[in-house]
Amino acid sequence: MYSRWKYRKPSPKYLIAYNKITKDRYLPTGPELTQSAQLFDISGEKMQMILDFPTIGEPHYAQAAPADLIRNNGQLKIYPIGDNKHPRVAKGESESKVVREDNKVHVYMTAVRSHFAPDNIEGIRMGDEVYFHVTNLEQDWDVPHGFGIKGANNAELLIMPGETTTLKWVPDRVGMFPMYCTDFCSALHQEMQGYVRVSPAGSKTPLTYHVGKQAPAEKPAQ
Ligand SMILES: [Cu+2]
Repeated sequence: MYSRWKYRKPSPKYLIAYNKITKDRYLPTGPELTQSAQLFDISGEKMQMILDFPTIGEPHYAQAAPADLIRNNGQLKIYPIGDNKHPRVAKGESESKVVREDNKVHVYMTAVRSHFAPDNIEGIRMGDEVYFHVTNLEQDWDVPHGFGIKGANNAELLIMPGETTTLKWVPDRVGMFPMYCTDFCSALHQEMQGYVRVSPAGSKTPLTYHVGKQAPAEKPAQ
C-alpha cells in the first residue's frame, strides 16, 4: 500500500507545461484554438518532452498520480447484483413489473444489452406520477446504461452495472412517449428503447406492460 504522504510530495521526475497560445499548432477550426499541454521528463541531464496534447478550456491546474495508485487500490469495476439492496430492484427480467399504488406507478425495469424490460407500457393516466426504477443487469466492466423519457423535466439516469436508480416522471399530456437508453452501450444501443402510452385522467385503460413486439401479456390491471 502507498502512504498518502508519499504522494503529497512533488515528483522530481516530471514537469507539465500548460500553454495558452497554440497558434500554428492545430488545424485552424475557428477564432479560438484549443489550448495545449506538454509533459516533460526532467529526470535526466536535459529535459525531454514525452507527451504533447490538446486540453479543454483554459489550462490552470494539474495533478498527477502514479498509475499504480489507482490500479492497485480497490478499483471498482461493477456493483455485484447479488448485493443490490435497493428496495425496488429487479434482479432479473422475470422480476420486472409495473405496480400501481394509487396515483403512483412504480416501474421495476431492467436494462441489459440491448433492451429494457418492460419496454412497452400502457395504462398510465394523466395525474399519475411514474417512478422508473431501472436496474442495470450487466455484470461487466464499462457497460453503464442510461435512461431517458421524452418530456421528463429533470434529467436522465446513468446506471452503473449492478445498480438501480430512479427517475420520476410526471406526464403533462396524453400521448405516446418514447423512452430510450442515453449511454452508448453496444452496436445495438439504438434498439434500447420503448414506449409509454399516457391516457386521459379517469381512463379505464388497464395497466399492461410487455417486452418487444409480442402481444401484451395477460397481466391483470392493478
Ligand atoms: Cu444501453
